[in-house]
Amino acid sequence: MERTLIILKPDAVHRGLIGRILARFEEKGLQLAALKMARIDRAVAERHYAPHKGKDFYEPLIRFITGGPAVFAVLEGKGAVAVARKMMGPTFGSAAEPGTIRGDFGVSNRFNLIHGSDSPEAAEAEIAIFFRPEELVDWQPAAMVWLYDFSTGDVV
Ligand code: FUP
Repeated sequence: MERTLIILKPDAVHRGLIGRILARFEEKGLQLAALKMARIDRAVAERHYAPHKGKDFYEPLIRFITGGPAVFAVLEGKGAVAVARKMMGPTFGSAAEPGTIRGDFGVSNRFNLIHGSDSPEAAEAEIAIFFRPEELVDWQPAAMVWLYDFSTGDVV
């Protein structure tokens, strides 16, 4: 199954939204493979946001993501990267549709609550930044056989 990295950013943690946001992914049927809380230090933040280095929002973004504790989760499921991105909504709460995480919980054009990997390749690289391989738990929810149809030999 595909994996994606989710970060609940310091605004989500300080606003008491950890449980509500994680609940959405659980309810959807994406399963947790890893979960932890930590404060991102500057070096890790710079590595994670390297593609944005030099942009005008880079420094405020680094300040934001290092400004409080964050929660890191690896989610697993068929098409997990795209499913999680759709649930998050577009980058800014001001434009995100109601029903999405960013659309329901935020209005800011910077404090946007959550990060989600944007491709399976990015997910693999990002998971390696925040988790050691042994921190990923290999398990199957008891309800797995009712989350997908496995009867044809495919995962449908
Ligand atoms: P997303 O893929 O939706 O998480 O967003 P991006 O990778 O484009 O941007 C990463 C982060 O940079 C966003 F979560 C918030 C921040 N950002 C700004 O603060 N200002 C901008 O104009 C664009 C992004």
